[in-house]
Amino acid sequence: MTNSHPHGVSVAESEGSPSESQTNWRRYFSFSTDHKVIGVQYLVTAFTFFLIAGLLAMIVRAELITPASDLVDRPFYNALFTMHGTVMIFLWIIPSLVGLANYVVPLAIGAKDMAFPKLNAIGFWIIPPAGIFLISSFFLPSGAAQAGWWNYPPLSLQNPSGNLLNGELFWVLSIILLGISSIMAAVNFVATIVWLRAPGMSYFRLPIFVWTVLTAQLMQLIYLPALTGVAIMMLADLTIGTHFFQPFDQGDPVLYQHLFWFYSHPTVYVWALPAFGIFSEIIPAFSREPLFGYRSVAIATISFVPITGMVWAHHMFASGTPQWLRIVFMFSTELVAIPTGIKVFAWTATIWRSKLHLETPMLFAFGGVVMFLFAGITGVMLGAMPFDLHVNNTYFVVGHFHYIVYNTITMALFAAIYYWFPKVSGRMYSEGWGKIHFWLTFIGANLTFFPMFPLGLLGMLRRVSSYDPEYAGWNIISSLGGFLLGVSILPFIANIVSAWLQGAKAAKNPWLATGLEWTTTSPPPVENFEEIPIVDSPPYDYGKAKYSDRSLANQ
Ligand code: HEM
Ligand SMILES: [Cu+2]
Repeated sequence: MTNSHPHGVSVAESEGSPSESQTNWRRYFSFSTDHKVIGVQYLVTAFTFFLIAGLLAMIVRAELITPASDLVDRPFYNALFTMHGTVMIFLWIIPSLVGLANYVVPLAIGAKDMAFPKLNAIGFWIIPPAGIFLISSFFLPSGAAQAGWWNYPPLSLQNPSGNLLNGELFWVLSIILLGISSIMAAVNFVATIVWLRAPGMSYFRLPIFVWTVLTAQLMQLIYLPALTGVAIMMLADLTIGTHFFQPFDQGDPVLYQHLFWFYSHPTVYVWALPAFGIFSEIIPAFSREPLFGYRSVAIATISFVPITGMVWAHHMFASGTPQWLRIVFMFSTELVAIPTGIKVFAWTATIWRSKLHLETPMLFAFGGVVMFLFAGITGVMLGAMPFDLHVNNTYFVVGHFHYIVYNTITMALFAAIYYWFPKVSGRMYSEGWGKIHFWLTFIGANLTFFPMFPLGLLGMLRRVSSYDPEYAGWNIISSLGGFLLGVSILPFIANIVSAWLQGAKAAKNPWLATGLEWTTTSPPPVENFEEIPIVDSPPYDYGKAKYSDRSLANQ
């Protein structure tokens, strides 16, 4: 039975030593310095926070299914969307991508581990307590933070309860802690990719996923101090009576916006680039073609490091920014379309006239790219300042960024989890359930987030719990879609858990993919490779017999 799976191998072929087959669960709860264990720790932790933040979104959507504010009281509604956004960003998107990169990058460059294994473990172990601390703020007498994930002053500096222990304080402290963890990860990734590449693995032989991680983590090093710095200033305003951002005491709330967005625009590329990297691995593997224009894609990727630092004030078109500056930022923003366009073109050209294999990872990658087109086009629209002034603070913006964060990045994460799952666990998941998961997600995501575009154009404001009855129709569709999206996660969990416990054994290279991680056993040994590999060919070398003959999957 187990060997009937198209990508599996018979049990007899792959059964290792008894100690190997008894997965040691306890190491996942220990202070392990193995990047593979840490990668899984990150992914499982982040996914748990994803479920919590998703639950908060379900309550938000339940409130919005009717025009009246009739389910939760307004302060609690504010806390719900603030914590939903904050947890999704800082405890789902960022740590899940760090976890994936932790697992994949050392294998993909032929290294034994990350450059600083202890630092890696410390960076991870900051996250669970920081996340629990943040979420525990719901139980404070004055409740969790309510000022949105931007936490703009002067709103965030108001403290009606008068308690020193309030939601804003918890918010700021956890952002500082999570920032420290992110910096530890960034130093480690850059050092690993620069120093630990296997012999022959030159920069232009790196898989695009590794390029995107390098770029994203360089951005963290350069831009993240602005956020941690602004959070420390905010902490001082909240606790020791400074007035950096207090407008009534000569503070400057707009300074907060500049510092916040100087990091928080680049951060969207810290999330999006690894997602593009995932597409760039999976699309060639499942169309069995080399990635079109590899070098241009690599250069387009690294070009985001400077470009992304020149566009932050497009979030401040409506913040009293001088006219000439708004025009400068409008043009710099639209520049982003060039490297992004190169990538979309490369994926399209790779798929063009190739024979597609539509297994679950490819479905998610394909669906993610299609929905990214909506995200990208609405992004270019928002970059046009006159248009942005029109839809600023409406659901159009919410629709745009959810097409990025859910329909592109979360889809890419699912694609990646299915793609690398056989490597991580040594088991195959069920394709049937994977496809059900895909279709529920694809349909649910579009039903949830597409209605937000017309709603925004009609003028429905974001961050409100009640609205004019003329908006009711689209909101009902969006809420029902949201509940479907909630349900869509169940087949995923069931599939992954049951595959890990009792799935068919996976071959070394079940997808016949290029990439060093597929040359070692599934799961890999403690030090990743029996012998450090020597690289003598370009990445994405599809078209050679060894990547097309199924019987070679285990060699
Ligand atoms: C489970 C699917 C999801 C649903 C149904 C959903 C729904 C919503 C809704 C209704 C809002 C309130 C919009 C407003 O009032 O401005 C919101 C805000 C937000 N969501 Fe989601 N969302 C989902 C997933 C995600 C994901 C994966 C992310 C990843 C980063 C995310 C990030 C955000 C952010 C940053 C905000 C803004 C919060 C704020 O206004 O400060 N969401 N979401
Ligand atoms: Cu931006």
